[in-house]
Amino acid sequence: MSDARDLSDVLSKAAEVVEERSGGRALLVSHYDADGLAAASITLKTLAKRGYAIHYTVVEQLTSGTIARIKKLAPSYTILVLVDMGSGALEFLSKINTCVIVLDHHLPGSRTANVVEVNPHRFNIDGSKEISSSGLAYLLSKTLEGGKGVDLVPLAVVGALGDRQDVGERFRLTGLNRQIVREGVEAGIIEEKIDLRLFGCGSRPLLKALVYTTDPFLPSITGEESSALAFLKSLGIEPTLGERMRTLNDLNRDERKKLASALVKLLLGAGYSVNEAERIYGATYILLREPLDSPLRDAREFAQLLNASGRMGCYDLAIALGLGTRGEVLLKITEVAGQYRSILAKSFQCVREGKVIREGRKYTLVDLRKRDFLNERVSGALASLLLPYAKGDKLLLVAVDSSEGVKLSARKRNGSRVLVGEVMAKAAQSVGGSGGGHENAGGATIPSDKLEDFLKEVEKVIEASGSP
Ligand SMILES: [Mn+2]
Repeated sequence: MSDARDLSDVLSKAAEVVEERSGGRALLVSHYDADGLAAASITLKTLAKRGYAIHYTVVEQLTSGTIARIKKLAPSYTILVLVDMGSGALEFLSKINTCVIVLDHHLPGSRTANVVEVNPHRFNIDGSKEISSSGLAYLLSKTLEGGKGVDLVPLAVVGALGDRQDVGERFRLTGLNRQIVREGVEAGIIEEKIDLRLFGCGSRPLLKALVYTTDPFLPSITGEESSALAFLKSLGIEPTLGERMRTLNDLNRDERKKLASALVKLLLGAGYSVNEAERIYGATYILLREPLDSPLRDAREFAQLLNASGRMGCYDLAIALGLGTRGEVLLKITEVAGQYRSILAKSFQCVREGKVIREGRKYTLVDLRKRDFLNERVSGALASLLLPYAKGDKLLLVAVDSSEGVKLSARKRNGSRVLVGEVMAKAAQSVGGSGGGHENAGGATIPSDKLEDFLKEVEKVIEASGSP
């Protein structure tokens, strides 16, 4: 418990700084993934409540370019708040001539003075599993409100799910996230239950729910309605009842069981591990204040909508949704999510057709360059989804065109000892690009004509590190 007390100390300090400068000008910076966008929404609310004039901007990574931009902007603000990023750039941030708050849960670099850094890792709390930046933003708001503010629990949960922190038993949230869920349950605004986890299965016909499910990605079903229909028919499950489309709730116990095991079998057949395949069944989080027929009622679906709008570059829509706007905004986001799904489905089609995969000794490369349906923000998501296609414990690389050359996203399987971020950083550097990341995930951007050199470098770096 002493750990939690330390985290609450630093939260109090951050709250003090925000309170003291009430009515000032704030520059808020976040990442464009679901957690970043949810954390930004919470923080926007918190700052607006204290009369701040706020300038919000989304950045992809803290690259030298974005850092220079922030450095230029920051001095004209009373306060600079970074959410879901910043702990890796403390040294730079400490040199900025304004008050800086960081709400981050990534592995931090060395500590500096001058920055109020709220990062659970500093207090032996596992920020990769137990709390996201949305959870931290919620805790900051709660600290400022003297323990109140349970209204923001849904966004905190949405952010944690967006970052796949549902790593507890049966894909429940754990640690501080679990505590936050409990507060929401007690206030009657959220419910946790164990069920088949299809996209929006509470609000949508079963057939649509299957087609819309992207986590896990269901090969030949996600984004492909006619083969999804054939899949249901092959199981003897009727998708309609007279005129009406059936929902998951309409299925009897037998049909549910049949569907669950067929889906697991499908995923295993596509190369997913047992653990990944079983993602299809587990804890779901219901946001009780959203209407019964709303896709936002399922917190995972909410997260996927935020994620899709971020990856498609529609940050304004995502934030409007986070701040509570519905109606037209929700309609537009649903449309954007459809476009995102079809990009994923097209990419998977390319992979299934088999011409885009290349096997190196240490990597499996999925080469999706020159595909005009793709944008560079999608590559990270694709790399996670395509990881099962990596042979053995090879590194999975996805290559897409980007405005600055070729962008590569890398993922590794559990069990591989390669440090992905390090490999990407070293290999990119040697060909005049830049790269980095975490233990399991990383990325790089390199000059367009340097892919071959980069790939050779990747093998060299992995071999030199002594990893098998
Ligand atoms: Mn995050």
